[in-house]
Amino acid sequence: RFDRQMYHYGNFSQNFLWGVSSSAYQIEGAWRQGGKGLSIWDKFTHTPGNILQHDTGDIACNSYNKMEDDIAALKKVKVSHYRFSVSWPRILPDGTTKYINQAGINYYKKLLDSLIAANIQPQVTLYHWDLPQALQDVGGWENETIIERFRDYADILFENLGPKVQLWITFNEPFIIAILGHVQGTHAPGILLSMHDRPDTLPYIVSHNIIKAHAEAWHVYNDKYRASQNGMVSITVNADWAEPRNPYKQEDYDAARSVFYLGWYAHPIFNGDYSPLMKRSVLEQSLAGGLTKSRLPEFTPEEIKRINGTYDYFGLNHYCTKSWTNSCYRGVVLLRDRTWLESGSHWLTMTPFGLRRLLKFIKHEFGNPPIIITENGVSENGPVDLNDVHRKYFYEKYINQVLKAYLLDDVNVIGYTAWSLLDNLEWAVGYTERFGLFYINRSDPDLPRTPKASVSFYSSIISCNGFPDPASGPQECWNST
Ligand code: GBH
Repeated sequence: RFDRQMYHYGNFSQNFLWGVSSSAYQIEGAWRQGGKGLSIWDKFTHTPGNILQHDTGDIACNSYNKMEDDIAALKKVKVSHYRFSVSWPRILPDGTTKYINQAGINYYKKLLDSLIAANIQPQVTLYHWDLPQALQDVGGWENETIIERFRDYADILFENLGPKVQLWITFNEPFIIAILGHVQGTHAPGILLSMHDRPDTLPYIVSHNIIKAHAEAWHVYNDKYRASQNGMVSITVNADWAEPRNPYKQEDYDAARSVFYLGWYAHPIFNGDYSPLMKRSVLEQSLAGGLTKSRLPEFTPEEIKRINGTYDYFGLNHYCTKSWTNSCYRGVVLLRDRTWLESGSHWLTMTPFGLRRLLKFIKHEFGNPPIIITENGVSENGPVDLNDVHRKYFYEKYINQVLKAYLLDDVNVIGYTAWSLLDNLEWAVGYTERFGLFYINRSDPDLPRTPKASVSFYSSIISCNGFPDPASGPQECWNST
């Protein structure tokens, strides 16, 4: 067998899932339309000082009222799958089943029907950060009654939408919820831990409840719906790849391996319980901070059993690599290598090599699960340039690393989802950073979706199910048979 390490071409598995992704608060708008309740993001964006340029999701891309335009855009990309999220307060305005908003259910049913009519399969996220404000008012993710609330919400979605959905994601990026929402305060609900008289166990409690809520939703599906609906349910975690600054230095190597935020959620779900590494390092930090016990809560043996195995695939959001070192002056820190290309977001450098390493790591760490990349993409900011060469470069190189992981490392990657369909509300930085395959001119009240050059580029990778054959010219696909 010849060495394909160097080469660019090859094909993904048959039935490989090709998608693009979005989320409700970032695109829907219609924040007070159709009986929707308020979410923590409505409140957060309306609080001065939280979002760059005072942007909000009040209108966003107006996807709630522009469904046909979104479907047309998806058709242009020729994806097999569209990932979107359901707005919890659109279904349950106060978060509970006391009142079910039929208009909300109808909206998502119509979206599902339109997608299926266009031969695009849905991939539905239950929670992409827009908690009903009414639930935040009683403690949000800190209050463990939220586990039942989430289970009931999931039950309603499975019952009403499940016949049209084969792929579900319970939570998007629990790490971001815990840290940006409940420690740094840069995301809703905006808790800046150091400024609150809240216990510094908060992110651990929030995460503990999210993990349990995920498991309960998976069990509802497994017990009540799997037999008739036959879909897959899992969670999506975000992970950078942690590269040792100097791989020949044991301290740097250890520093990179000490990064546990992927395992924080994946270890209990895929392997059972928090990892020994995580238990040890949170305990050490807690004792060093003058506490007598670890900040990390414990699962009971029954809970460990109930959570372990609550997945049907591994959902991964990945953007970039960070380089880690352990200096005796500053301890474990992360750095950015100055040679890595930058993007429209300060935290995102173009580091395709890390994705292959991360996929290989997941394969070995979590028992070789089927992996769906549920987000991967790049931004620009500043002046509009529809010839987005940086995005074509990004997708080409990152997807090629996925191909290498599949062909050369035997990683079981079954899907790839680009972030994002449209330029949308990029959370705390508003509309300044644009991740879309489609540009939206926000000063045009129609909010037209204009394809960037990367649309046809990504689309050609999709139709080849891999890369064009360089020997035959750009139009011809590589064909391994
Ligand atoms: C994903 O988050 C989200 O799922 C998606 O909604 C989002 O639009 C997309 O990626 C792009 O960001 O300025 O240093 O505080 C990825 C996690 C959360 C990473 C916000 C960057 C800001 C870092 N992102 N974070 S910082």
